[in-house]
Amino acid sequence: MKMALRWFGPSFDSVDLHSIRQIPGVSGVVSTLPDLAAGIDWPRERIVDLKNTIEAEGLELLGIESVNIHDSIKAGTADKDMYIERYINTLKSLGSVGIDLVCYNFMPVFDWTRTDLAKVREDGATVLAYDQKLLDALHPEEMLAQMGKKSNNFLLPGWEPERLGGIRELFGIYQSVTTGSLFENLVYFLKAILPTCEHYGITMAIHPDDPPWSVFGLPRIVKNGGDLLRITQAVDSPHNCVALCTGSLGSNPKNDLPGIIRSLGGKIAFAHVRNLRHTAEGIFEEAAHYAADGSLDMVGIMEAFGDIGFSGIMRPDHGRAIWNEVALPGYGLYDRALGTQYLWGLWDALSRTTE
Ligand code: CS2
Ligand code: MN
Repeated sequence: MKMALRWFGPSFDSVDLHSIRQIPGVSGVVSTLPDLAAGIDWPRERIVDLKNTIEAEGLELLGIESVNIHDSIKAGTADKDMYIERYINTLKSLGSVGIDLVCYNFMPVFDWTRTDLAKVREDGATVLAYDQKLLDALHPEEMLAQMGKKSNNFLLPGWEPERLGGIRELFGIYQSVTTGSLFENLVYFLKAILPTCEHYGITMAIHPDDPPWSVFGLPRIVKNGGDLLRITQAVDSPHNCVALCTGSLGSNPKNDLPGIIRSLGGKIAFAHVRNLRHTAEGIFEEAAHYAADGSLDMVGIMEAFGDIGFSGIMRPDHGRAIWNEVALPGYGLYDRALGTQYLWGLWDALSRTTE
């Protein structure tokens, strides 16, 4: 298992690579080119630059999170093949520089959704939080405006302003998209790209929906273990894999995380491990990785990863904002560094007891 931190590149991240290098047990980062909107063919020189910058600090580029998918592909509109071709070109460029892991999601319109990016907890730390009742009272535009105000002026991953500027049109293209057709569009996309992935040795890792239920009436198809299994089985390829995000799946207490990890086994190529606190149905706030701070069975989760012989890339996920750090919400240095040490602690102790 290799431990990574998510890093958004020199112009978009408050955290520098030098600091990441000093976290014990973190050998690399997963990164992206955040200024390139979904649907753009990534210039190879930009990828090479990113890789060189990371390697110059003694770290590895362990994967790309994410190459986002254009809404035309998700909605299956007439121009989808053009965007798939661009995606394939990007994969070729990534593969040609030795990148072997690409994370993506298949959520219509939005990437992750929260109603608060800086909820103050008892100890003064702030966290991302979600309240279904608050969301139900908002129009998508209002939610966007609220998120923008609490973004600390950072570009929020997956929330490209140009794309979301046309939010009404975006909702429009999904009008006739059902969960059934969204799933078919995913299968169509995977069938088109997997031969290239196989050629270059790139594993695709689909990230679960966050939160794992429908928001604003949009269809969702990556909500639980059954959905993930069905996706991996729909297109049979060792390169069609999963990014197991405990925080996203775990927002729904019905998702039995250790059970899901065991059922997916070797299909998990990438793991996001974090904790959260359930407050009531449809209401949660993120928490420290430390088990007792939240509701998720962090020990059981790490035990399950041990049991499946997980040898992929793991990263802590959203952290709390602590110690006066100003960073992209969820992506400061301090709490994620603490998270890695907790995860390594569990991992080392558990592997000793099962030896
Ligand atoms: C999520 C997403 O894991 C996370 O941090 O909040 O931003 C995730 O990176 C994407 O959905 C994966 O494509
Ligand atoms: Mn995640």
